[in-house]
Amino acid sequence: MTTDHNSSASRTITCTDLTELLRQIFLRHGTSAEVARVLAENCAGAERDGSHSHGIFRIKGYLSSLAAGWVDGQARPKVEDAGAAFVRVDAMGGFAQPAMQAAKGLVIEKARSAGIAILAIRNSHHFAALWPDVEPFATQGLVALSVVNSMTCVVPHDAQKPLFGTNPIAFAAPRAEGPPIVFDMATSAIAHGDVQIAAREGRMLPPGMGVDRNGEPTLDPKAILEGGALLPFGGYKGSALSMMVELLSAALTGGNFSFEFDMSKAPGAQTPWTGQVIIVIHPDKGSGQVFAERSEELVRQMHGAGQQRMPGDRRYRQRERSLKEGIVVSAEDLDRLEALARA
Ligand code: NDP
Ligand code: PYC
Repeated sequence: MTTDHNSSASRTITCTDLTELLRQIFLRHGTSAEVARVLAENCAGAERDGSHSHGIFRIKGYLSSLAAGWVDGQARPKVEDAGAAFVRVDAMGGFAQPAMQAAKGLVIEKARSAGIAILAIRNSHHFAALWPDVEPFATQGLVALSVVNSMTCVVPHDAQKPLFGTNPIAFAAPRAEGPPIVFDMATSAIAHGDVQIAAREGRMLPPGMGVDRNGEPTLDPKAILEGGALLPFGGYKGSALSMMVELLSAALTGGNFSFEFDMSKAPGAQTPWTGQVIIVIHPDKGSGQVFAERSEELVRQMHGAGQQRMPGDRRYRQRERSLKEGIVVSAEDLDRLEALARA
């Protein structure tokens, strides 16, 4: 383990070492070797890219769900070839990312031959950022769109009680002269993880994020977490997108809607037990191998119009820094992770 103490409050760790540390933690807390490998890479990648709400912050929740028996860390996903352009996976109550890995080769093969392929995952737990599920397709020249639902905590537009999850949408497309264009966003005004982090740090939220237990607007993250709820982003428009995510992730896959499972039955459970869809498109079928040139032109025009920061740019910048200088983690967090790896 090569960690340097760069101040009394923080330490630096390489991405490789953080991945290995997380892999050891998952292994020691009951996952199979494959699940440990996939989750460790995912979680370390999020920390490396500065996706803090879905990096090492999530380890406690992963382990607590595993300990509760709510998620099966040993699950072996069942992949079904459901048609020329359709792959189904039953994650068997395990995590979504290993289920996706098990089906990925088949999905790419189908997308390349049919021009499009749908991967429908059900009976799965997704507790991570969504961009890692789409970006790798774009680095292989494909376009990918993914949605996943989560757990009831968002009030639909004009409604009185929470129903939807925070339901993110992620999209990735290749471009000719740069890393893929990627966006990944919750359809709630703020991700649940960021509300938890604000509560932990004692920060108030901007207006418009959520309501308290009486349905009154609040800036207090604790009031949202303790009986309150989040709002969709953009009023009825974000609410409609969240509804779409529920339909694709649950109705299409055979997974749960965000409101169809009850985590309180398994004390300690934190991971949402839902479904996920990934749509992969082979863009050469549409535009005869010029897609990446066209997307580059769009980026050029956006820059020319004055938008300098593309979605994904912050992560790519942080990734470059982390790979060069190491990932900076609080000493307290890293000490805790090391203790968990020994536990
Ligand atoms: P953000 O609002 O931080 O960012 C959303 C997207 O907008 C990102 O692609 C981001 O790029 C881009 N962006 C942000 N600011 C700008 C800007 N000024 N100009 C241009 N683009 C910008 O994300 P959310 O808070 O909505 O989501 C956070 C994470 O939570 C996501 O990774 C999501 O997948 C995850 N999540 C997971 C859930 C699950 O069930 N597994 C549920 C809900 C959320 P960049 O990345 O470069 O900052
Ligand atoms: O941050 O909203 C969130 C979230 C839900 C499930 C995983 N992350």
